[in-house]
Amino acid sequence: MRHLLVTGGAGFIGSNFVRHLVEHTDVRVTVLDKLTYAASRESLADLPTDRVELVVGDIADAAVVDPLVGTVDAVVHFAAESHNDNSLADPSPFVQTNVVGTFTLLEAARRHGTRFHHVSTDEVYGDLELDDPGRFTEATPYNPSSPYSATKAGSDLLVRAWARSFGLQATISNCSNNYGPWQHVEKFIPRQITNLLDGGRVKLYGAGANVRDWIHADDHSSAVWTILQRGRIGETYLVGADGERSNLEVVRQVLRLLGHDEDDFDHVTDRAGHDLRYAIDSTKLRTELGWQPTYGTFEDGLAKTVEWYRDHADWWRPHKQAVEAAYAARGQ
Ligand code: NAD
Ligand code: TDX
Repeated sequence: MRHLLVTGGAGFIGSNFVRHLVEHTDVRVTVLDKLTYAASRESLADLPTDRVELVVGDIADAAVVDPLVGTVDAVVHFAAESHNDNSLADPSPFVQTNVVGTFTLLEAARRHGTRFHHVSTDEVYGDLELDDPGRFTEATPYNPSSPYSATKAGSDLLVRAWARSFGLQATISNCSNNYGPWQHVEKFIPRQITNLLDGGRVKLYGAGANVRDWIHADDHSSAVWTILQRGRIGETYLVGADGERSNLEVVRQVLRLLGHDEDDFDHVTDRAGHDLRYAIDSTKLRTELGWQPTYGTFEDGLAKTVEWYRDHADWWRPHKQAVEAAYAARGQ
């Protein structure tokens, strides 16, 4: 593979993946990104222009998508509306981008016979009970809870159908919660870090018993590249790094890292339909393809992430006020 089309490559994880390609491969990258509120050109700014080109456009626009898909060896599809809370406020862009956008890309890949990797989430499986010892596997039935996860589930099923009905050379990965640099301040971990850096308070939904399975974005990127190279066509791989933590544990750690009392936070209105627990069994990816996470512990990664946000206030501060105003209007 010499030339990849990376959709959503100006977002949090997509830009991490593009950086991973620049640092670890000789692949040339065309990024297709609409530059929504969630994107940032800065995340790609220091990458070599002879390796990475940005095309600003919509994945749901066939006139833009078709010629681009025709010129590359593979499509790696990250672009999405990605925030659950936004999907509760207005599901419409989620259906348009996540479902219609994915359909548009699949049709182009079908026409050109292009290899396709679809990046998805563990949220398509719904949630686990807090006391359930089990974890999600590739065989877990789909049971999404939110408009976001329902549209991601719909996109996964379209990919599966195009693989089976049209022989599309496709793979899918479903990953757990990512953290790391360049994550938008609307998301849980950056929101709490930047609240404290701005002199505000940490905001925990409900009691904070909900569990997420954290993985650093660097490990997600290496997993996607592994699947692209060695994954079996038609297969789904779950990506996770055994990083289960309750939200309460995470906020206490963020508070400690920033020198605050670990009980100095606010309980705010819970998310409607809030999934209880996500947990990934990534045995298939590890045993079949030999992938493993290498980033290190969540605790070390969180400390480095706090430092990154401390050093990049110029990047996140312009977005902070509007995000917090929207949360405040919902009592969160
Ligand atoms: P993000 O919101 O940070 O970035 C999404 C990117 O897609 C942005 O750059 C945005 O401009 C672009 N985009 C949105 N709509 C577009 C459109 N119509 N056309 C072109 N570009 C468009 O999201 P993220 O957190 O980096 O997530 C990337 C992918 O990974 C998503 O598919 C998401 O479902 C999946 N995922 C995310 C996580 C997580 O924890 N963040 C976990 C598992 C899977
Ligand atoms: O202020 C907050 N307080 C809080 O307690 C926010 C923003 C969130 N939360 C809770 C809700 C979740 O239980 O923290 C947890 C994580 O919240 P998000 O960062 O919104 O992530 P989540 O809803 O778990 O979804 C994320 O992981 C899976 C990504 O946003 C998705 O794109 C991905 O598919």
